[in-house]
Amino acid sequence: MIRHSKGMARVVLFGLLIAAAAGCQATDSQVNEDGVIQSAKMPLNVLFIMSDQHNAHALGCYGNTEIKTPSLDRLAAAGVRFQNAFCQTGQCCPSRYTIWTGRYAHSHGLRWNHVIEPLNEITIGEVFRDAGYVTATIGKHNMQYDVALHGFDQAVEVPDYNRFVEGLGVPHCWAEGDWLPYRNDQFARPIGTSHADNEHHMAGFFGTEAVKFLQANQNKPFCLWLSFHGPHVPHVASKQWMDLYDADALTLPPNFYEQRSDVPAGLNRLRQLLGDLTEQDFKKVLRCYYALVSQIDHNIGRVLDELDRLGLTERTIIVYTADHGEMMGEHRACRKAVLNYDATVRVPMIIRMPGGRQRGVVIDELVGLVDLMPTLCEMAGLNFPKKVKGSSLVPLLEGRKTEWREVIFSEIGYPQHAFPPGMCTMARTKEHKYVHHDNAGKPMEESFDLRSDPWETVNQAANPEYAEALATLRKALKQWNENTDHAPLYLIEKEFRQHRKP
Ligand SMILES: [Ca+2]
Repeated sequence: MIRHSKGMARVVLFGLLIAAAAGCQATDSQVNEDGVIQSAKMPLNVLFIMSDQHNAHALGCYGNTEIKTPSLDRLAAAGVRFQNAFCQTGQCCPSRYTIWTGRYAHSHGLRWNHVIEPLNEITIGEVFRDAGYVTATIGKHNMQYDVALHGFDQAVEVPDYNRFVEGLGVPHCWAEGDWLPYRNDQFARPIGTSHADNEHHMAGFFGTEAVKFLQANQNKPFCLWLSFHGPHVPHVASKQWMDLYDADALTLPPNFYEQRSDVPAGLNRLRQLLGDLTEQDFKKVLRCYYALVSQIDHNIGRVLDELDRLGLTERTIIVYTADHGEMMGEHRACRKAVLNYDATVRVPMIIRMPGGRQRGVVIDELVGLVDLMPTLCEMAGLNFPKKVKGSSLVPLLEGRKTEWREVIFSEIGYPQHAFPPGMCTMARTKEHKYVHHDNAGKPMEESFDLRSDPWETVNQAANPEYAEALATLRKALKQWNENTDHAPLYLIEKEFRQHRKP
């Protein structure tokens, strides 16, 4: 096994490590010379499960009566479900780096997909690996550097799936899919029924690899990062899950039918890409999306069952979340864009506590993906870096009375990028949302009253009745920007490679 080191940055930053508040293990623990807590007890394991692009409305346990997600519903019934969880940036790579580092995109510097991630950040993989855990990532992670540089000693990645099906001489799960609805989109992918059964589908492959990892590491403390590729496009699910849904019987989200004309450039562009899709087309897309969610849910169930069978569930912290949401027909769009509607910034988040404490609890405080790194560290009794900006969810998870944030933030965009032109930033309370769009050089604001308009269909930015709420959130967004550290503007991978040419 080759272990890489980030060198001096790590040494200096470990000097700044702070002790986490007393975690599950901390009372019987000692701090070693690297500042990492060593526990006398058998450490807790971490099983972190995530998917890509999972709208929080697309789970049974979040109130959807049409989708079938029995495994995640079971996990929620055995754990804590966060009703108001948000990503801090609605794009793959930046959001994943926020989860790993507990820092905002403008702070860790991976602001946009294909930006070269800076290695002076400390990731959760490094913290757990340095505490003696077996660390592994199975699935999609989207980093430019080898995951070993982020603390994950073992990796099974998308190319491993490609080799798996090539070796067997069977079709890639995306090779079929009988429909190309996004005709105007240069990233168009066919969707529909896959010819691959679950065993030969990417979701099934990653599920199987996770099961094998648990079997091989059942007697060691482990931190397993299981990251499904879907329900990101291509929405190509195996027939067994496509057969669960009849497109005509599905209900589109209520804001599919919104009548706004003052929409930002990002939403206009998305609608243009989708062309002239009809209501029936949107239902067909929804069927494929739901089917893929259900297939992933099935494979999550296989992993949870194996954890049970091995007797590991009660000493494992289990998390389920997603890097961001999906429009899923909301605002008459699919996929995502440089926008901050709840469709793409609200995410599912479920945490099952070791020992099965707090079963079936629902928490409505505003929480974020930025909080997960410090939460997992505290629960495992490990230190986390001082520059982490998220807050440990442990007080909420344990039902303790605590001061908690009243505003949560999200940002998306890459300054000076050809598209999107500029940034889209959000400040949100439980009652109001404020969004600022650079909007192709024509700045625009959106403001929603989430109490009367939870589906965000009426922009109240010009309504004097909401002037005070708008001013408060404008100020909060400005303060957040001023009070958090900003990384340099790192290059995007393509430019980086050009830059390196002789
Ligand atoms: Ca993503």
